[in-house]
Amino acid sequence: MTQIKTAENLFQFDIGGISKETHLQLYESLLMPRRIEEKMLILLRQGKISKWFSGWGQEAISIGVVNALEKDEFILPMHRNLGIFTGRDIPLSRLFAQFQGKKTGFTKGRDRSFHFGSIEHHIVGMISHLGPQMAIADGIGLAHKLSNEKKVCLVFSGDGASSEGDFHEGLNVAAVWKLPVIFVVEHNGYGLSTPSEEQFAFTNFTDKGPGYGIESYRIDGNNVAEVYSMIKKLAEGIRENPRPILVEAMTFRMRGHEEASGTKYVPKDLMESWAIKDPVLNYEKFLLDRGILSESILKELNTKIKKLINEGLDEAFSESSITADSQEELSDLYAPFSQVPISPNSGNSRELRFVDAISDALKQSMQKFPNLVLMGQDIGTYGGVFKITDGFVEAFGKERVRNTPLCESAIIGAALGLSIKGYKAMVEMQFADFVSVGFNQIVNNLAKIHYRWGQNADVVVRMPTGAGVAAGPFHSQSNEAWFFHTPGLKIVYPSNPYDAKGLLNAALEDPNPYLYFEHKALYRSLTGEVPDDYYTLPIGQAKLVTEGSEVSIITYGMGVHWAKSTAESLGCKADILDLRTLLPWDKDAVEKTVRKTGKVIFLQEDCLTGGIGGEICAWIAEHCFQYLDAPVMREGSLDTPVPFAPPLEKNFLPVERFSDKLKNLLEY
Ligand SMILES: Cc1ncc(C[n+]2csc(CCOP(=O)(O)OP(=O)(O)O)c2C)c(N)n1
Repeated sequence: MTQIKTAENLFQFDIGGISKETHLQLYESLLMPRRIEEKMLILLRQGKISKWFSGWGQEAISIGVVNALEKDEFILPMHRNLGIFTGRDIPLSRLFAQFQGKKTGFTKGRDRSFHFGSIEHHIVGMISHLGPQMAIADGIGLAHKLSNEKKVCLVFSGDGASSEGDFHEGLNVAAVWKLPVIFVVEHNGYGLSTPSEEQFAFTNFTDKGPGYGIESYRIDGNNVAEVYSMIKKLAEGIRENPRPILVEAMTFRMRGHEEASGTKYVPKDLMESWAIKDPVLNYEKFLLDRGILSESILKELNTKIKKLINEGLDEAFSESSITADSQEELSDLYAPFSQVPISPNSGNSRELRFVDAISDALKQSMQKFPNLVLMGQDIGTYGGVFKITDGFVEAFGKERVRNTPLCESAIIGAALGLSIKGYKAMVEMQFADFVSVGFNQIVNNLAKIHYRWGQNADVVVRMPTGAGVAAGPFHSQSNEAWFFHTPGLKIVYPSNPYDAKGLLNAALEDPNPYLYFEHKALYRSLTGEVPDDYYTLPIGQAKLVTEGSEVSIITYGMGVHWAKSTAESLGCKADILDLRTLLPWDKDAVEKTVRKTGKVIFLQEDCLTGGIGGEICAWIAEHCFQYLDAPVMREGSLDTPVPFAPPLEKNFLPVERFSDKLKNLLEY
């Protein structure tokens, strides 16, 4: 152990209401992460572990927090919160196996260090992006509030991560919805090498909280007794009167950002001034002075902890390194779910517009799943900009049909938080284009969480998409390909009212994350027979829309309508295959039609480069080459943003070029 001076009289550990037993328990709890870290630093030097994020000097925050909350209250820690994991009694052998990338770790070797959660321990671990944790905590808090559970959820942030938009969005949503969440900012002076004054222009987070309408407190993060009693008191208050609270815990990062990066940029006197405030040594001294701790107890505790650490390490080291199994890797991508498509009960149906079929599905899914919550901008009383949720507030109440502030990232993150608590969530993007500001939550949280640590994301993001409505570059994009490339998501894209209802119901039923694309130009221009009853359609199954022997046109969404009209006007006999699901897409149906016609063209509304068609055509070239009588062709929109003026937009879209290309293919 490093010998350093301690800071006599710096701390008020003698806080009323903490019994001797609690003091002892806090101390033992505090000792564990320090001793583990000492050991990890040795292992790092020996090359036995690859990376270490130090929490040295900040342990009192995690330990105060973890002991103050009930065991079944969720905590969302960051990379310096080892004490949260040890404080929740996570078996050390599993924790070390996690650090070593072993199979019995929490992520089966798929993610590193503290990047994991454990529902059993009510811990939701971070992704590297830091800020997205805040919104997940909001979602958990929302679930607590909706089910009146009288529980607190607590999330950490560093002072550096507070510059992220997610920090702002997370606090704002919590404030507006009065969510029972404690936000603890560990104000440790640096974000990697950047000091706080280069990170933000305010001094303390207690100045920032009130701007959001959030009660804020500053505490000494190196004083475990203060952290413990403050968090305990705040949690008790929140359980009775749900509301967010911001706690700024003042502390200092005593080691490098991670071990390899060092601390050269930290002034020596600053380091020394904090060294004497060491949270473990000072508390130890206090307890010894008060006779709560004796040298013999100290020895006993250290022996016990050392033994636990060594046993845990022995077990983790004795486990052989992981062997890859592609089948297992792929099958863990999604939460297990075998869909059994549901047929409508009666034969009753009626003619519905595309937009009404979507609304009908949402309504019936809301009736079928009392745990389904809808969130989106203006979807409450106003009914959404496309009126899809018109009347829903009256039918299902404001709690389940939630108007949200203008913050896509926080709402998608909150949807994941709801899912962690067993809810289902649907998030309506006002326009698919705006998903760009919620992108990270989708591709890094929703998509990866099941693969990483087995937590499902029961979330459907609805995406009003597509051009042809003279709405310009930011209300017209086809952005399904952004997500097509992301393992872990499912993507559906119906082309008609019947499919729209059946596929939306199916997506909402499945506990995995979905992007559901709905073409705005079809909303009110297309009608079709739609069963009255609830039904679902098979995910991953394409549909042959027209049958013909001359050529296969593979497409989806608006492309289906363009393909039909073009084939008709050219008088060609085409197999038109509507993919309906883009992820996973129907390889069997694609192969079948290619084998039948020997000539294939892919049509997409999206720009040509990097679109869905590129992947599917490559697959056809590789797997169906022997059935082909002509090159595999593609048509899509111009590789430009979507222009506003109708003549430009018409030129941008692929319809006319498609007709020419189809003629070429037929004549080949
Ligand atoms: C979005 C994003 N940008 C940059 C990084 C790289 N990074 C990781 S931790 C870190 C500093 C974080 O500082 P702070 O939030 O104060 O936490 P601390 O490390 O001080 O505990 C940075 C820049 C990242 N992980 N994610």
